[in-house]
Amino acid sequence: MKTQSKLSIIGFLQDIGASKRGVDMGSYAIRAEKLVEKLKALGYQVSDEGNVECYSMDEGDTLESGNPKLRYAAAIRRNMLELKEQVQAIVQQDAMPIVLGGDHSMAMGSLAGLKERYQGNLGLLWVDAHGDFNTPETTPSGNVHGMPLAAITGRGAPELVDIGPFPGVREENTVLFGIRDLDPEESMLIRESRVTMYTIRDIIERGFYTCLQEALQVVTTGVDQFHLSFDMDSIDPIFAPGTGTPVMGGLNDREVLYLMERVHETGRLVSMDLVEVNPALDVGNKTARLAAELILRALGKKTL
Ligand code: B3U
Ligand code: MN
Ligand code: MN
Repeated sequence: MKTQSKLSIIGFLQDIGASKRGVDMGSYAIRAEKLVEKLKALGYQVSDEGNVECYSMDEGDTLESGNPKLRYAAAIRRNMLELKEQVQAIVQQDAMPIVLGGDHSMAMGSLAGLKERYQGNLGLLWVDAHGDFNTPETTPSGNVHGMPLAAITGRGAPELVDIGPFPGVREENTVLFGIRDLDPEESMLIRESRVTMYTIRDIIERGFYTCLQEALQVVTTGVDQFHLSFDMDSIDPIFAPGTGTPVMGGLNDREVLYLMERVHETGRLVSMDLVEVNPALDVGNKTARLAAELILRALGKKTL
């Protein structure tokens, strides 16, 4: 499958998965970097589909689930089902969805929307500081943005797992990359799974290039295409300060830009999330600017 010529941009205005204001505005800050115009200049047919209106923290405590280990679950589920429908419609038209977050729980909506089209034939590259593999039993925060990859691989709260359900993604073609902050039981769950993980420690010991080569191999072997779920907190806070749960010791700007160029060169990318840009925490839109540039590189922007 060649990279599509049609792109559809969606803003996902959700903050309740992170329980922190600001991340709901991430898509505006990325669009402000002239993303649509620049994608058109690369030769794509681009349609900005606007935003998925989400239940957000503005609506206050009425949205709380009452379960401190699964905060805002019902509202998040409704937001996801909205996103799922939009993504489904986009892929039916042979376009590539690019969903701008928004907190990372939105990946559940994206992947649910891809399921029908790419059933059982989809890899998943998840770039993050965190594993996002918590369940209500293992979470320290109750925040659902720490749980989406667990739900996507069939683990955890039924109300999240049911959003898919997600057999569209193959666990053996799923990669976590850039990881440096896992909760103890979350770490055990990942290691018991068939997900392949490249931690920052692996990247230091075995080299960024080698780990990336392997990661791209894993997400493309035996499947025709893959989805990229890119969390800006994978990047070191020096380069991406505008994010809600920054973790020191991350990937640098050169590495992630190169990663995106290599993603494009696979020719197998069919869908993308760019999440956890929080303009309220950013410095001069630096994080959003990098996010926009990352998307452009993943879509083939050349600098040489
Ligand atoms: N693992 C922690 C922290 C966290 C996960 N994802 C983000 N933060 N962005 C948790 O709350 O699950
Ligand atoms: Mn994440
Ligand atoms: Mn993260």
